[in-house]
Amino acid sequence: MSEEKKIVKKVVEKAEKAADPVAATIDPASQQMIRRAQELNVETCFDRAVKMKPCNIGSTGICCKNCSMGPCRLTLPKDYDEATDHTTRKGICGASANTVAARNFIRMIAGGAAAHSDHGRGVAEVFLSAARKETDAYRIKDTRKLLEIAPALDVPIQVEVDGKMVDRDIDEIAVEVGEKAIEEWGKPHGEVLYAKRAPKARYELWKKMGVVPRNIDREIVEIMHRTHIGVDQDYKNLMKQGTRAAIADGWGGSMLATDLQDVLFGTPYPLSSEANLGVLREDHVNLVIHGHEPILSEMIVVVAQRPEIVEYAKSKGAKGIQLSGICCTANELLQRHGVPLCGTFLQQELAIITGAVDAMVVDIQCIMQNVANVANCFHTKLITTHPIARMEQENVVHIEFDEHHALEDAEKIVRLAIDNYPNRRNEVMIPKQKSPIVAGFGVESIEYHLGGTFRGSYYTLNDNIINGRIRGIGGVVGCNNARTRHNEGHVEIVKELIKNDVIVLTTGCNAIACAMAGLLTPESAKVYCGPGLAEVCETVGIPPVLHVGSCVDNSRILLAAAEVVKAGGLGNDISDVPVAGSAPEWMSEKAISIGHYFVASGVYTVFGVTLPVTGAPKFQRYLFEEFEKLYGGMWDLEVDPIAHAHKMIAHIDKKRKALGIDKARERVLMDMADRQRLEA
Ligand code: BF8
Repeated sequence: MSEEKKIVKKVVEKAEKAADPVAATIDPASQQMIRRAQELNVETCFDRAVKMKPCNIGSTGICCKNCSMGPCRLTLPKDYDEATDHTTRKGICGASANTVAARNFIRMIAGGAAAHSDHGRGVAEVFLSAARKETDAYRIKDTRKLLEIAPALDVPIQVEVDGKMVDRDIDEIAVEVGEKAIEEWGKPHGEVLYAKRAPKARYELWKKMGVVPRNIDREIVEIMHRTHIGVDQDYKNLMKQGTRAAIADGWGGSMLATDLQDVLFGTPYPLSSEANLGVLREDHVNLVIHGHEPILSEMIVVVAQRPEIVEYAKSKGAKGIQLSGICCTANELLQRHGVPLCGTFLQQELAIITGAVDAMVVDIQCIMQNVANVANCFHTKLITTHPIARMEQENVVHIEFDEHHALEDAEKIVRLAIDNYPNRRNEVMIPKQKSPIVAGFGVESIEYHLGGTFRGSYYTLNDNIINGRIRGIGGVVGCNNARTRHNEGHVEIVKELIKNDVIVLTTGCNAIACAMAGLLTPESAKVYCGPGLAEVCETVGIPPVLHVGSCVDNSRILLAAAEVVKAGGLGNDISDVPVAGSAPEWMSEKAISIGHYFVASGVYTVFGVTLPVTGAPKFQRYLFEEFEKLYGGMWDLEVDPIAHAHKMIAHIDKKRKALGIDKARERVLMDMADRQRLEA
């Protein structure tokens, strides 16, 4: 065969490569839809992941493209020697592999922190307009939470009148909270106020290290400056800024987003629902909500329930309207309204392939551009709604959403979905899989379920950690990644943790994966948990995996950890608590920002799949080892799910030992025979 023919053959083979559904995902519903897509000749991200391999240099963090002399690829030599690393590998400007990897890493933090925080800013703007009563669609719903967060933003909730403290007008407080919150993004003096919600010891450590954020935007901008060619060329100093920006995300932009959403739309409390593609209904108008901000989708929930809208759907031949969600908008609506989860990040194309989605409405973040191409193969209307997130494909409808005419926009969208119901052209094929779930947990509901009878605190949770029934806490979060088998890491790691008595707090796509695997029900405790955790869950009636929301709601995990410290008995700082973090299938910059604010808050945090630091071993060692000495928390990477879980458990045990509570657990978990032997 001639050389040319060989090349052509290779190209053809490559083009014909398609994903093996079973290798691509553990979820039978997704396997069925990948097969269906291949039958219909519709390409999905699973096929593209097979066709396109990742660049080995970029994925290990050592490609610098911050100026036009490059990209400089600082490949790791086979005979790598850490001692001479900076002299043997250099970019054209002389940047070392450590500098390049650190720059790339903190630019990822900047991207993630910007995404979360800009989401938070959007919420703060709507919040202020609701507080000022400039919109009819939004109202302050949860005044209890408003009064709780006001002092943290330096807004007094009482004033002195004639020598007596009296309550301030609630509307006045709301306006001031909105104004103060918005200032957090760009105030010229002071520091991010919520940093003081961390345990005192943590805040003082941040002060000492010089990483308390000044304002949210400034820390992100400074990363872009420092990583410009010829500015900061010390990986430790670069990471100091990365740390400050990550704290500005977790304890700033994300936490404000969560709090203000709770005040506007209600703090979540446990409720039941369902998860997976099987929530779509053939005889209903299916409207799928996808993205991250609940601002618009909250209005869609209101409109879709109006009797005249339901009647309109019936007039088109449907039995009703089925709302469901993908990604974190889904988590937001689930938490507050019980709207079912249609799927994770990697299932967005698959939902459309059912042929049953009459409209998919998207806002911001984690929306694959290919959903427009998939929608084009079906009758599905794809609607973008945000001025900063549009798509170039012509079949995409843009209905720009504005809080001043929110209900009108929402109605337009719901009617568009209804009008499209009669246009279904492909045979509808909805997988039957869906799992029952209990979701809607948060700092407040954990306190309610696991608090003391007489003391409204985390007393009972702490007590059960101290006595060893609960070994520790795992915060398992983050994305799906088409480079690894969909949901396998998520589910295996969480199962291994609860089997070993580690209670799990989950958010984002991990929460959806756990939901699909049936881990979000109180009944799952009996099936999957170790004896200690099972006993606690069965007594209190909670699932062993607590869904605490979307990715911005990782701030709830930080605050829950702070509450554990406050309740006493488990040290003075988050780094003392038997807790570990994990993102088994991460892929987004937001995940890196989350990972780093977990680490900066004192949490040992393990990522799966890959981490863009492995090409710079010295920098990697700084994050994986030296960071623990500085912040009490550090990064790790473990691809194997069981080993991943056991690294977390080993860290939890290390913390138990340091607290002197390691023996208690052994006593609690002794079975009857052991006890009798002891008594004899
Ligand atoms: O913010 S977990 S894939 S959906 S980035 Fe995206 Fe990752 Fe899912 Fe929510 Ni978070």
